[in-house]
Amino acid sequence: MSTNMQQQADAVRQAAAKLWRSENGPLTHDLVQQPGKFGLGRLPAGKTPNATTQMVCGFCATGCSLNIHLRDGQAINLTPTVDYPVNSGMACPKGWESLSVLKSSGRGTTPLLRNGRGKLAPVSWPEAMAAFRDRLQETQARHGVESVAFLSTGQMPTEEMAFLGALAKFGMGMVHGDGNTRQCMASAVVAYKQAFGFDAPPYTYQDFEQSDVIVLIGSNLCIAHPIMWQRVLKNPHRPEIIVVDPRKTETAMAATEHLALRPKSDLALLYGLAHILIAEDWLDRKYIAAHTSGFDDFCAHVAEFTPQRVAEASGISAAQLHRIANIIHAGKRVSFWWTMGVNQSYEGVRTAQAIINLALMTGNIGRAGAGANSITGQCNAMGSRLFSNTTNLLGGRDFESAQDRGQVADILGIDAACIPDRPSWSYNEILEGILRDKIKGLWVVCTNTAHSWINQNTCRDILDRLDFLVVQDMYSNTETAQLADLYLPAAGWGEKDGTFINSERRVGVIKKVVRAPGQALADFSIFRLIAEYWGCGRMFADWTDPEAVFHKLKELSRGRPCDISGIADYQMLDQRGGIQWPYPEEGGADNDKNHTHRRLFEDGKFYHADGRARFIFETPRAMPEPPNKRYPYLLLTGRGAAAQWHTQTRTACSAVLRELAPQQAYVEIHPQDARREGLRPNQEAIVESQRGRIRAKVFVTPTVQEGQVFIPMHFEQTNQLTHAHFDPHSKQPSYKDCAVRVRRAESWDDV
Ligand SMILES: Nc1nc2c(c(=O)[nH]1)N[C@H]1C(S)=C(S)[C@@H](COP(=O)(O)OP(=O)(O)OC[C@H]3O[C@@H](n4cnc5c(=O)[nH]c(N)nc54)[C@H](O)[C@@H]3O)O[C@H]1N2
Ligand SMILES: Nc1nc2c(c(=O)[nH]1)N[C@H]1C(S)=C(S)[C@@H](COP(=O)(O)OP(=O)(O)OC[C@H]3O[C@@H](n4cnc5c(=O)[nH]c(N)nc54)[C@H](O)[C@@H]3O)O[C@H]1N2
Ligand code: SF4
Ligand SMILES: [Mo]
Repeated sequence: MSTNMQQQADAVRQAAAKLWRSENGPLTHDLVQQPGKFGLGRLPAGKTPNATTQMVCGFCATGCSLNIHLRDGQAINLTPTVDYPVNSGMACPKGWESLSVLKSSGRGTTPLLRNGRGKLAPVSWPEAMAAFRDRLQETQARHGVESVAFLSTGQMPTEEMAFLGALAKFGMGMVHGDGNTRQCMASAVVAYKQAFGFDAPPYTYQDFEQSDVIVLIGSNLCIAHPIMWQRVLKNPHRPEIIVVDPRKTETAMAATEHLALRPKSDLALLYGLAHILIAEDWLDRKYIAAHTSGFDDFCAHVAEFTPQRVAEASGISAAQLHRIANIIHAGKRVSFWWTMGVNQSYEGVRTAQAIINLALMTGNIGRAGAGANSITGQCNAMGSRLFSNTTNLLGGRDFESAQDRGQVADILGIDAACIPDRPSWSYNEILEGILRDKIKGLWVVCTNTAHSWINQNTCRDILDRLDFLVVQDMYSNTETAQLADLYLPAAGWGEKDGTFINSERRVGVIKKVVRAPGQALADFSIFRLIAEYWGCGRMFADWTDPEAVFHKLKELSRGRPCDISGIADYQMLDQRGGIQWPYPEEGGADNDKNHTHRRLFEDGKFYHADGRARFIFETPRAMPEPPNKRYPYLLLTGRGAAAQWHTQTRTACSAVLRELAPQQAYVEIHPQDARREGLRPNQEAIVESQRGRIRAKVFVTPTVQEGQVFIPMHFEQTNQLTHAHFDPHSKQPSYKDCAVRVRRAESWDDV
């Protein structure tokens, strides 16, 4: 080793030791409260907390607050926070089990590097960092700087996402980096940007309680957002609850109207509703004239979506369509909510916009209990949309705009030439880039691509082709980590500080209340180490800790729709019960008017230059892979149980959560279809698509329609079947429609 390299290795060893020491020092909290203020719940015998602190949950985007009860600074138990504006004392099973999932034998405790025999073997941080730098710099030298890309997440604190995005693109020269939010929110992002001029979900959760009509489209709130559903149940106005979902989900069962439409006929259905509202003149013409553009063209477009035609397309009768239109018309405060049944579609953007159109034409926006509201999924999907530096340049800006690049360079004190002047490839384009030998190195942070990406047969093959795959995760046993050449062990929620932005745009804090196992480091510290090792440490010299980065994010947001410059510090977030954006420094009294519940567009002003929202529409297209003779069933996928989170790396670690959900893959099938295929409950079945063949237990239930089957996404097998097709505008995968066949498994080897 040359002296120079030796010196650098020593420096990094010291930096790592320092980071590790600081991560393992005493746990202190600025805002530790005395026990007694909040209900403490039942505590383990012999362990009495001597302090309590609060932080938001690290699973879903609801963003519930949890009281963490501490003994000598270490978390020993938790209870939901009573006086937090989101959850008012409630939490779902995942929230309650947040601390348990941190303890698991699957946790990564040391970096792992694939050795000469092809096995992942423990290495020190300096060895890991040297491999990271050497292999990726070598790749860049051989194939160009753009040949290394990253995939990130909606589940790390905003400060970490921003660090990753800035380090990768400004420090390491990458152009391509995308996140798992592409799998999830991309359609909503594009829909909002085009319709409102900025990616801005307009609501506050109070709208769930203030509506007299709640329309849920492709959203299984009971299972996926249980505490939002609790807010619906607290609505005192006896609301009409209309659920649009091909399955009779837990949510649909509780609805006053369930539209069990044909999958992917949403666009026709929503245009059909618009058609009736126009035909009956059930419109808010004043609102349309003052605050929107494109309505006349939209009227011409929906003219042909007659109730008869829509009934044929959707399977929803003209009478029921009319009844729903009438309910929307009669409602004084109608809110429209959508989630993955809409976004995960080959026409997700236009479907989301068809929902927005309904809200605009009836004036149901910018008012209590109204809105065209996309519900986000992961704890920090909203943070990733604004600050991950993937699709958008930091702060919801454009990479292509020289002005935007200049602003970011000024704020961060870097050379504008470091900022790519092109947007990144999307997730699927990055994977296709690997196939085309354009991407040779990949850094996957906080997402489990080899389980969650669509069509795993090609996905795994694609990951195999890389020269170097780095996976940075809490667990070393994830499907993706097992494929890695280098694995970096990360601290998770509860083991580090930072902020999340929830579905109603509320910024909330998370804190370190537990020590990460072994040598695992907060992602933040890993990024600092990498910056040092890569040779761009100077660029990030003042990115010292999450709160320092938070102040940078404030500056990056200043004057933007997502302005958070008025938030003084983490302590203010803690004291206020989180703060929704926008919260500009100049906001003064406006900010604080009803500060716990704020919604956008109350003044009817949207972010387009003309201040108007746009009606956007397109002709519906046919499903690319409809059921056919060989594959007669349509496969729907989605969330299975409130106790299961995605690829189950976390939730499978809790004995309680494991009790609350099936642990083996199962397929829901209609009784008629089961009879036809000779399938009995709990039997093993083979489910096959053109791409793969899996085993699943038979679950006979009339909640799925005839000709359709449902398999939750939590099982690794599910995406062996799915068909990689995408929305052309958002590039979001259409996970919920492909053709399969189902038959009885003849023997155990029959897969
Ligand atoms: N327990 C739990 N909660 C979670 C998660 C989890 O993994 N587990 N994940 C979080 C994340 S990241 C997300 S994105 C959200 C997702 O939350 P949701 O979107 O509510 O969940 P999904 O089950 O994916 O999809 C919702 C519904 O879409 C329906 N659907 C399928 N095809 C169509 C169609 O063509 N039209 C319509 N209208 N509906 C259709 C499905 O039947 C399903 O019931 O949940 C979040 N919350
Ligand atoms: N068939 C089908 N597939 C789907 C969907 C569907 O409905 N159907 N839904 C899609 C949707 S909406 C989503 S959001 C995706 C989710 O897909 P993924 O993002 O792949 O799912 P997760 O299991 O949440 O993966 C997060 C990973 O990050 C790790 N992790 C957690 N916290 C931290 C941390 O602080 N730091 C680091 N470094 N790692 C951490 C976890 O251990 C886990 O391995 O799945 C998509 N896939
Ligand atoms: S609803 Fe979401 S945020 Fe609330 S406790 Fe459950 S997982 Fe956590
Ligand atoms: Mo998601």
